[in-house]
Amino acid sequence: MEGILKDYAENIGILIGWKQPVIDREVANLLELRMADGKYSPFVRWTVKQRIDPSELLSDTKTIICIAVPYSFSYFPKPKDKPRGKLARFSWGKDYHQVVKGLLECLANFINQYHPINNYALNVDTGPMVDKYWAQQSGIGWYGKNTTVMTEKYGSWVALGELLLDVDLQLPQSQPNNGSMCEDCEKCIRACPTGAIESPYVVNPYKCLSFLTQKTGEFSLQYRKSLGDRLYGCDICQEACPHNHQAVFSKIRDFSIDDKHVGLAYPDLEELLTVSKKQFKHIFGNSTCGWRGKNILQRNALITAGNLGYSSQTVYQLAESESDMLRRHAYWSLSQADGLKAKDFLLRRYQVESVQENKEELGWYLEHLQ
Ligand code: B12
Ligand code: SF4
Ligand code: SF4
Repeated sequence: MEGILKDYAENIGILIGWKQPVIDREVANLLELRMADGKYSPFVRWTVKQRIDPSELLSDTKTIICIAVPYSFSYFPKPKDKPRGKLARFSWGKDYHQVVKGLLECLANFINQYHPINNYALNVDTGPMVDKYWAQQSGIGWYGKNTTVMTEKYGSWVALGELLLDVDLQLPQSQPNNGSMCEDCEKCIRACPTGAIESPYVVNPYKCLSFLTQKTGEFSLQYRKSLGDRLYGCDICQEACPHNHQAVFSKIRDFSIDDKHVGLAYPDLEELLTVSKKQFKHIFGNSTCGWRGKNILQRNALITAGNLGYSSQTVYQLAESESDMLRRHAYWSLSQADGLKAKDFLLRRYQVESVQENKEELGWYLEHLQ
């Protein structure tokens, strides 16, 4: 079965590994430590028990098959034709959750031809399992100091998922990749613009641009400038990593993107700021960044526009929007992009702004306009 699984993975262009189910107290301790230190992502709602015990997802789990799915299909630089933002590579092409789940389903069907399966379960990202732990334990990759799992072939440009089976496939013992290839390198730590990698192997989500672009509500004022031209996710600590510089591209066509669809990697800011809910769903509904919805992407686009020094009638209109959140970020955007040119308009807004926090923030910008 080992050779069959490896050939199957090789043919479809993914990495595969496996591991007998275990409950690892060290991982539980680590999760608890992150929670106690206030460095645990509020996106994850599962209990520690649900996260570390595979039988919580599939009782009687006998085998866990792990896959790493490369998503970096090709790379091309941002065109300079118009003001554009940037999506992180995991949101280019089709939503990786759908792709990885589809591949795990196919894998289950494939295994079923050799070993009848009674029950199985899948885990990708939003499920309870600690994906990186299983990938590392199954020998797929090792931990980088930026906390991503690095693979020899595809670098860290891989999405992870697990297939839990209630049959024992009698696979040989997995060889966990305990070593780290980082040695004395700290390039990712130095490259992170917000200091979110507080020490090797520790990312503070509340400082991480990836988290900040995905959370709802206000985008912390402190980190708006660090966002640069990013709209969703952040790749800086992966781009800085030497192991990613020779990474092989994915051959999974779902992640393909070409010059004709450049807006799906580098969205046109004006278009994103004016898009309707329906159009947004049409353009981004199938992509990883689509789930957060139009307003959050527009909030990020306002910050990006401010950082790029881009303003337009649309940004002024958004400063009068019904959404408290969009108004607030549009004020910031205009104060950055137009400075004193926006003063009269912002003063008028100050007179009518009804939300106290927005008003206070706007008052502060007005005092510091340049
Ligand atoms: C919450 C979360 C986030 C949070 C917190 C990130 C984090 N570092 O934990 C935020 C929103 C910031 C985030 C960002 C990103 N994420 Co995320 N995220 C998750 C999620 C849902 C849970 C992660 C988790 O449990 N963290 C808890 C703690 C325990 O993890 P940790 O502190 O990193 O510790 C691990 C290792 O660092 C290591 N470790 C800890 N201490 C030490 C010490 C030593 C000495 C060593 C050797 C190792 C080591 O062991 C731990 C166990 O895995 C997983 C999906 C899942 N279900 O697991 C995806 C996941 C980790 N994310 C993923 C991705 C792609 C990203 C981004 C690259 C997206 C982007 N481009 O914007 C960024 C990367 C940012 C970064 N540098 O981590 C992928 C990672 C793929 C990979 N190759 O590793 C995952 C696995 C999703 C998936 N199924 O593919 N993410
Ligand atoms: S994803 Fe960006 S902000 Fe987050 S740790 Fe990496 S470089 Fe820092
Ligand atoms: S940049 Fe250097 S320290 Fe960071 S993950 Fe890559 S090899 Fe490790």
